[in-house]
Amino acid sequence: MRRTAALTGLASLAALALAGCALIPGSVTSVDEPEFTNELAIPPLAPSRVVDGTRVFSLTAQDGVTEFRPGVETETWGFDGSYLGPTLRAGRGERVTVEVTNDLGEPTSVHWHGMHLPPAMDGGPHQEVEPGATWRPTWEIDQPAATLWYHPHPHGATEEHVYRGLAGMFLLDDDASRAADLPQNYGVDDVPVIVQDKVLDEDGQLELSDDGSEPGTLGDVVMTNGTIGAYQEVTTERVRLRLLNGSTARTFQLGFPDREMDLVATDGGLLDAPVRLDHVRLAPGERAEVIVRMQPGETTRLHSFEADLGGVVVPFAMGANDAFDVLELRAADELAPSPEPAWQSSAHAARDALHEDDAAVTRTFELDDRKINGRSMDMGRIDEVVDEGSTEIWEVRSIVPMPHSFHVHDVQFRILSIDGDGPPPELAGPKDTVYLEPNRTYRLLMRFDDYTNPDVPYMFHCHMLLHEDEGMMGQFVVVEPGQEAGTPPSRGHGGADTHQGHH
Ligand SMILES: [Cu+2]
Repeated sequence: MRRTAALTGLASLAALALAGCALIPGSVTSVDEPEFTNELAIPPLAPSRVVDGTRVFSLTAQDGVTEFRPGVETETWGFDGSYLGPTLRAGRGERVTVEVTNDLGEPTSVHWHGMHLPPAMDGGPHQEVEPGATWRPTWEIDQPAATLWYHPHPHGATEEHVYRGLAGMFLLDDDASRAADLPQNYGVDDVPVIVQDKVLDEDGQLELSDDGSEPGTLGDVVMTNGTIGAYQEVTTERVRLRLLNGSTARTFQLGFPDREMDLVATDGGLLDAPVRLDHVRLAPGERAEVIVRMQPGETTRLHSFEADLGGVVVPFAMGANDAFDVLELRAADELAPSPEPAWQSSAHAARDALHEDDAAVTRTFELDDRKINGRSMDMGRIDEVVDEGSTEIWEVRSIVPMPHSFHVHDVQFRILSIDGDGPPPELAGPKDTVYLEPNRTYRLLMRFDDYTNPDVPYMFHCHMLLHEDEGMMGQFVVVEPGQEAGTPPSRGHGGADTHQGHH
């Protein structure tokens, strides 16, 4: 059911270069919703119940109809609703179970992006949930407070499932985050902001181009939490925006035209200290928490500026010339005071810390058009075998002049260097996904603490979802030192033996 692309990757880039700007589908230079008159939808906090000390959530993937535009019914997918899903929230040290039920007409899966957990609970392509089945992963939250998210990961269909609307946030808390001087009133001054771009056809239906052209579908409509032209009322001096690029292909460069913001957290949690920035670049899958200062009675808009994609060819075709207003903030005439952002490190900080001196293994990953180290994803092949307890350096480089976004499951990594230089402040915190500027070497430091399983792999892949679906993914297992990797089943999405329902 996947596309049969006549042109992929570099071939399509060459075609684009010849075709010229006017013929590029999805290429826009500026899109301004004239009116920001729709109140921002805030995903509800998911209800949970505690059973034998375990916090139990339920999510049902389903199809439905969403009115992105008044009076226009768009067919969409969502969790427990027609589009996106509720926000899951849990604290460090808690045991959680999520009952994932698939009410779609085809297999899907739910991956807990950024979560440290056993591979069989990870929700990758080896944990597909059949239509009508319920999957019940359970694990202990054992990592710092962070803005994580969840989304499907069925091999070959991830782009479509996410694009149709299957995604949500998973917020983690810990002692440091609870005690922090940071806005933390969910939906009031601590606001989830899932940014996505879409193409709506003339009938108002979601359009996913199937010609395989780079870098995947770039939309000319931007929505936040599924709201087009959204505004958020602000009633405090500072507001915390938990930014998630939930798009399938587009890299956003988010900021405000009239003020700086304080970056306080990246993918895996809080930075050492706030960093003042004009804007932050987010590739698909990346997150950033920013604090925005507001004056009484004023209005401003979060904007996506023309993105610096760092040496890609035909940058306009990759969306680099596009600019969008994203979200309007409207301050009340009187604002409640907010503290200057500040926090102490957590009780677990020393244990969590990564040390370059501990790294005994260096692996190299070269990303080209759709392959990693010259190989295309094979569900039956283990690409890397990692010893439990080991600290490793992964040297990752895109060797083609096109955008990629590198994501590693199971761990949060630290960027040691980019072409030998230390990372900029916005890339110095905990990360699980990183935009790769072409032809630069990113040295990533990570540690694989536990959860050995020679038979069930974790994934590493490009988070530009067309690339992932077309094979830009590999598998690693964590084993006891000396143990050999097993052989995972090679079946894939839509295969004959995909029965993974765990009733
Ligand atoms: Cu890619």
